[in-house]
Formats: sequence, structure tokens, C-alpha cells
Amino acid sequence: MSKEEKYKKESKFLSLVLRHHPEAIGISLDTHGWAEVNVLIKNMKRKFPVFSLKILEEIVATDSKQRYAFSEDNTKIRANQGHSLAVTLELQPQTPPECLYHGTASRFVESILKSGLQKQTRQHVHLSMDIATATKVGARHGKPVIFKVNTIAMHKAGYVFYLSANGVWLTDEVPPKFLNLIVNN
Ligand code: HQG
Repeated sequence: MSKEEKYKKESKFLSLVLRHHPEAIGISLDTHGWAEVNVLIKNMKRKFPVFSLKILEEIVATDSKQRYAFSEDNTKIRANQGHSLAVTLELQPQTPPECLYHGTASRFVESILKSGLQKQTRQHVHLSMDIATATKVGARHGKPVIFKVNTIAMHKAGYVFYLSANGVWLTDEVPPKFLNLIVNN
């Protein structure tokens, strides 16, 4: 079993705490999404008695999507993206690649073609660098379908893009005119 598999429950819960519900273990995040490592470990132990700094470090190091990061002095930890809480990650606007992809479920297509990609419960719309990744993201919701996003046109029109510390492209919305449904059959 890989280390990521070994601590799957702990990691899922960490993601819930650091992105959505810090109150679930009675901690708080600062405005930039950081939690105090010491407090986090102390409170994680209530749910997972053997939890430790070593386990937390392993989760951060082995996470396949690099979801978490320690602060430079290692006293704080936060999720790199995916928040529903209003945190400011201080990301710098970046020029996006020529195109990006968004994977979703087929049942959302009609609504997306009408109102574009909206961030729903998260802080940003998430975009993928390649079709394979977008397909995985879409499959989390149902039968996957892929939209190609015309990032060049969006960039020219003044839409802002950010790249998270773990390589996910983020933006506020994608209006329908910048979306093309990729039809694969
Ligand atoms: C859809 C995972 C109807 C949107 C992944 C998506 C990602 C609309 C769903 C990250 C819509 C929101 C984020 C509209 C958007 N009408 N549906 N107008 N606009 N939607 O989970 O992008 O494993 O909040 O297509 O790798 O699926 O958590 O976003 O299907 O990077 O680290 O509304 O989560 O990372 O779903 O996934 P989500 P997402 P982690």
C-alpha cells in the first residue's frame, strides 16, 4: 500500500478541514488559509489518536495532487487550492497557456452552455492543463465530458488567470462564448 493510500482517511479529512470546515476539529484559518501546525496536530489527534507531525509531513509529501503546503518556517499549513472558505491565497495573475480544459459531467452541459462555467461553492473555476486530467475531474461528477477553454481570447478580453502552487489553473468564470464542447464520438 502506498503512503498516500495508508493515510487516505486522514488526508481526506485534512482537505475538508483546510478547505471547507476548520471548525470540524475546532481550529481556525487565517485570512490566507493558514492553520497553525501545532494546533492542527493536537486537534487531529482527537479524531485520529496516532496522528503526528511525521504523519502530517508524509501526507503533504506524498499527496498525488500536492494539495497542501507548509509555510516557509514550517509552523503553518494550508491547502493550495479548492477552498469554499473565502481565503486569499495571494496568487499573482499569470498568462495562461493557449488553451485549458474543464472536465464536467454530461448532465451539466446544457446549463454550462447557457450560463458558462461558474465557481459554484468554490472560490474559483478550476481548469486543467490536459484532457486526461480534465477527464478525471469530470468523472468525479458523472459521465465525463470535456470543454476546451479559449484562454487566449479570454486573456485578451481582460479575464484574469491564476496558477495555484500545485499547478491548477484558476479563474473567476468562463462565459459560454469562450467554451467549446469536445465531441469524441
Ligand atoms: C459544474 C478536484 C452547471 C462544474 C479537481 C463542476 C479539481 C456547472 C461542478 C477541483 C456550471 C463544480 C475542482 C453551470 C460549473 N451549470 N454546472 N453553469 N458551472 N459547473 O468540485 O472543477 O481532488 O466545485 O463543471 O481535481 O469539478 O478536490 O469543481 O462539475 O481541481 O483536490 O459544477 O477539485 O481536486 O464542482 O473540481 P467542483 P471541479 P481535489
